[in-house]
Amino acid sequence: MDTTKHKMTSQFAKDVHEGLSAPQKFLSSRYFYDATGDKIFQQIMAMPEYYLTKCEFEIFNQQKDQILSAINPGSKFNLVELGAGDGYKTKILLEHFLKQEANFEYFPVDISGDVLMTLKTDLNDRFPQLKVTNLNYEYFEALERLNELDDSPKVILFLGSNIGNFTPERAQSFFEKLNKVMRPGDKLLSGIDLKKDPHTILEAYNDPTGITRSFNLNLLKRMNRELGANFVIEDWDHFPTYDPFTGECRSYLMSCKKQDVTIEATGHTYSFRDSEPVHMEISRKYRLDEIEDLAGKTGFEVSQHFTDSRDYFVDSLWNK
Ligand code: AVI
Repeated sequence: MDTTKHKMTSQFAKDVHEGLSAPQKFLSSRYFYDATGDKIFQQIMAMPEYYLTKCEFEIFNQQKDQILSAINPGSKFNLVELGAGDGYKTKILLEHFLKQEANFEYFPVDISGDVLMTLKTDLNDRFPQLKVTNLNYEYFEALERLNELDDSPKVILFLGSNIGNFTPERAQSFFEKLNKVMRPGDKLLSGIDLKKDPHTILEAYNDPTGITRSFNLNLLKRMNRELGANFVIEDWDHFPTYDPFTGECRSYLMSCKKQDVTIEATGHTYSFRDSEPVHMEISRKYRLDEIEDLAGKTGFEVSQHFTDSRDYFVDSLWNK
């Protein structure tokens, strides 16, 4: 590795340097989501192999009544969604809650201000009676600010199996931190992908059309554009795996040959062996008993599991 001293100005550059300097190289999947990555992820959610979105959609459609009964405190509540995105599935709940005249306000949380503005405009058009307040902060800061604003009980949504992208240690510390900023009586509804036939899981991350492949490769293109890297995209291959013991789907980008890549923003050149993997993402699957264990360890009490008709996915409701 070239050791030329350069100032690594952005967190992105620092994280990339850390990952590509490690003995087992890695990049963080949080950087997948630039404008192109967001679009590719929309395509992933629409793929027939990517069952996760369809399952959560089915759960909300079929069980919206039961979900409302389970979360409704009977007084005004604040519905807070962590990582709201385009609110595609949440709209089913919002529409139903409004029809049932539930007394609530909606607080979407996202670090992208653009995403939040688009969502708010869309929701104002569709549901003019719904009060929407954007919280353009990191998750925990958003919850702390909301605590200062309003005493109403909170129902926090953390959907789409986003928790699966955390290592088990990070998932545990995430729920512990969440528990600390929640008040007694607050509830958490987490969408979590379940362990199942490993072929079904692997196919969701290895579609024949190559959409997931381009999702991973897009991070190399992003580094070329934003960090002045010189990755040759054709020299990289997408390689997903699934371990049925741990429930971890992992994706790697494999170097197709021995090669060097220089990144201006880090001031370093990185060497890759032929067939050397770079770990990109973990998408962990859980069993219901593992979810219950995680809830108990992090200070929650499981109230109810809402599963789809094939038991592929759960929206698990926890009480603080
Ligand atoms: C956002 N997250 C829950 C997705 C997942 O299933 O882990 C990201 C994804 N990666 C590849 N396909 C979808």
